[in-house]
Amino acid sequence: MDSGISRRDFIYKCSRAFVGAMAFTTLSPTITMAGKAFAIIKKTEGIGTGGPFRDPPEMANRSVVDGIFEALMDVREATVSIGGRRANLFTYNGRFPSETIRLVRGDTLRLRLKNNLSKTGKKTLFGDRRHITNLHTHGWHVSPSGHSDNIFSKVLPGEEFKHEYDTSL
Ligand SMILES: [Cu+2]
Repeated sequence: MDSGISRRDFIYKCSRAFVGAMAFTTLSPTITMAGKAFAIIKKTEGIGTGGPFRDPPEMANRSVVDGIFEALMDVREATVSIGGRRANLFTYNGRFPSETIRLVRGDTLRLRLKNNLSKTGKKTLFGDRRHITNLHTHGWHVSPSGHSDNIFSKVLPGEEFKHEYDTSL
């Protein structure tokens, strides 16, 4: 496997990803979808103590119709501050962790996932091109196919995927 990453880097990044996942899932009891951003830390210079845990801000609903939540998730690389350190990450809307999407059971969530990553020949640890993305959720009773929680969707740079989740299932 030509992943362009040493075993030591892999273990280091996985441990950082795990710590990040634990910290940020604890942060928000509602939906956060910052998933793949954890594994893409390019440059850090140590771990700061950071400030107190805070809930991420809530994402604005662009819909004016009751029961429908509409939003754009712009996938792009951004420099963010984590514990007082700067890191280049793949983010949603330039934020890490992503904003919280607050729904009521039965709502329809319409999410436009826009891929604004730069094309690259680099591959992920699993052999996929780094610039291909998708969106996947856990803990929901939603359809796993079509434009809902379809793990097989692949969104190329410059493209978008219009998700629609029926949360009444
Ligand atoms: Cu999963």
